[in-house]
Amino acid sequence: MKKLGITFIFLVLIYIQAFTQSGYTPAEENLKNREWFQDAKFGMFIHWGVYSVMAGGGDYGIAEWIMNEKQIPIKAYENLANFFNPVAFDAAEWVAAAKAAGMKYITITSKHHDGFAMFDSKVSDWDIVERTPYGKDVLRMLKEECDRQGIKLFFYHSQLDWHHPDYYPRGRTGQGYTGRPESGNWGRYIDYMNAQLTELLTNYGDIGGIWFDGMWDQWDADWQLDKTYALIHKLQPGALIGSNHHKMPYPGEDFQMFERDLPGENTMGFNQGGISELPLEMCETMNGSWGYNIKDRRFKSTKELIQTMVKAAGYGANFLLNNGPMPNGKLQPENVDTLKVIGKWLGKYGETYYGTTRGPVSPRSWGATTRRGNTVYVHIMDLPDEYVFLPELRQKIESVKLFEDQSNLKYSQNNMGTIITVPFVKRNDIDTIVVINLKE
Ligand code: JFZ
Repeated sequence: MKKLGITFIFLVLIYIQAFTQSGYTPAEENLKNREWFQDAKFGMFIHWGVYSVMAGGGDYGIAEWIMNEKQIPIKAYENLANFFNPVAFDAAEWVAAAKAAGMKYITITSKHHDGFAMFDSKVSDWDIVERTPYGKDVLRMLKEECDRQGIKLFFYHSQLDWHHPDYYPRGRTGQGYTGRPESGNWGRYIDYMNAQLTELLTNYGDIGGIWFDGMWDQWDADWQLDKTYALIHKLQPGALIGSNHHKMPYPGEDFQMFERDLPGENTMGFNQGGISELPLEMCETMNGSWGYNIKDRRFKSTKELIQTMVKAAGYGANFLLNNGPMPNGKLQPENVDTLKVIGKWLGKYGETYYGTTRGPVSPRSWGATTRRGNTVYVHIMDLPDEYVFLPELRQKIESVKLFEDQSNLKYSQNNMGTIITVPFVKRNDIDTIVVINLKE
């Protein structure tokens, strides 16, 4: 009898757990995947959709927003699908490019704000299979290739929708011009979104996670996060949930993201939340746009990207570097070159990056530190002096060497901190790495 009572209570708890994420306890495999995620460190973001056809329309700025920027009504915008025919798309080539860069996962837009599904959705015909001459499910093709090449696949999914009539009341964007009626059933929209998420989490095998975006369109809306997050964790307990809401993570989320800013920085103006204890990820563009922009040639240098990647690691954050593939299905050639250079750098210095956590000294103007066990990597990027000062190494130093040639470096440690000599002649342009081994 007592046993039955305990079983009953247990079942009730499981039941509650399944329908609310507020008291969210991540599953074993979820925790394991968080570890994997943090060790993996580097991923490829892909923004690809029918907006890619317009290639930014001759403007700078974020090309995937063109529908809203140019106030294109849905009826006209839908034409773009007729011109989306990426015959040169080769999933193997994309995944190989990601691998060559040293990336361990890919996060691709399953649906962006324009509502267009880049997969074979049964709950909408506004999707790549039904509306484009190409007619193939690119997410499936990509997933199969990712499985083949050992890369994890995540889906970016927009909660904001400029196309669905039931996304009503409307938020800051997608107002007026779209041609939708001034009425709609919000609950039905959430059900629709959950139905598409169910498709994504049941028809494509194991998914790395869901990268949400769009809540910022209207804070007051009833997003029903508990329901959506519980659904995802029920379908795939290991899938990691993150959301680009720029706030501290909500219950049910498994990682925290920062958009085009290092954690804690707010150069963009919208990254105001603090830094949580969850795994962190920073996303970054190659130029100024996520979607393919034909005009924007202001590509960041490989030096800048590598330095940002390493600084993010100094905060313990992953680096999700974007690609906006062209409408023909190819990655932009200049981006492929950039990826190769980063991959080459990681091939040589990856030991100081992968599988590390943030180091004992938080990022400074001169660089950052990462750490694995009793080994600290000091990444010196911009140091005008011959010395670097590290205030807070709690353990005694065993040895200090230059990563490059394993030569010993002079240092002095006392109770105020540690000073290490890093000779100018030993410096390189991107990141001069000092390896400190600490005593137990
Ligand atoms: C969002 C998307 O809007 C953008 O297209 C891209 O996918 C990026 C990764 O995520 O970026 C935002 C998020 C919030 C705001 C603007 C752009 N905002 O609050 O104004």
